[in-house]
Amino acid sequence: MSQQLFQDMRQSIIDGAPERAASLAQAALTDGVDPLDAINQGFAAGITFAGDQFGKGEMFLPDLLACAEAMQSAVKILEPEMLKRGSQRETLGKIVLGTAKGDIHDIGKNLIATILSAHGFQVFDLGTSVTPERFVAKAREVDADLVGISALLTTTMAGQKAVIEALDQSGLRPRVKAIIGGAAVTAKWAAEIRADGHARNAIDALDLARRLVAKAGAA
Ligand code: B12
Repeated sequence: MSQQLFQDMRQSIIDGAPERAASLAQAALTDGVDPLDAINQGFAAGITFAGDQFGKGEMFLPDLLACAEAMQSAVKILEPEMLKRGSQRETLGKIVLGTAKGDIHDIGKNLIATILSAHGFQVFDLGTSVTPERFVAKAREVDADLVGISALLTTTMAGQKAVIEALDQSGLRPRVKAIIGGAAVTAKWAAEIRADGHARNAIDALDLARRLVAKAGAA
């Protein structure tokens, strides 16, 4: 039953069908499917496939845009349930989040923001194409524990390094931890730019953020 639902979700994204994606998201909630399973096993599988097709030149940008729109309409339906499931009063820490300069991808970053805020983090989302100066200024202003930098393009991954260097220069690091993510981010890249951690999905990002604030609290 769920397998068919996940398959239909994947297909709704590939077809770039926002209304179908939204109604499948609604069906998942009615059936009691975990919204993160719906994303990871259903919708995200569709957007990953679409991205691969695009990369191979077998899909064009307007179609990829339609896929992204379908993905966003599904996430919008699932978001309130994600927030509800995690809802917690205690504040674990503050995180400043954004996509690196020159990069407008925000679906993954928005998911991270939703999951972290559902589980007790105060999230300051700076949006897309954020300069290192803005990351640093916001981290200082809100006295952040963490800064999270998303980058989906190989060209904008250099922006993650620039933010970490700016945090170093500002004197905010090592107290403020820098975490990174995005489809092409690897452990090797994270080590090379001396990030405090990286994560491949929202659940791993939550684990990582929790570990880093707990470690800082214990120090
Ligand atoms: C959707 C999409 C778009 C949409 C974006 C819509 C939006 N509002 O975000 C649109 C159509 C606008 C788009 C535009 C472009 N795109 Co695009 N896009 C994608 C696609 C298919 C999916 C990305 C996505 O949303 N994935 C789903 C989410 C849930 O996953 P995620 O982003 O990876 O996030 C997860 C993890 O990475 C991690 N994570 C992410 N951020 C963070 C941050 C932190 C702190 C942590 C801890 C974890 C973390 O957790 C997230 C949740 O699970 C990817 C292909 C791919 N496989 O990634 C291409 C892709 C990234 N795009 C690509 C390209 C080339 C472009 C364009 C340059 C195309 C063009 N010619 O104009 C433009 C870029 C414009 C710009 N300046 O940014 C290439 C990049 C190639 C490269 N190596 O650099 C890709 C890989 C496609 C491809 N195979 O060629 N794109």
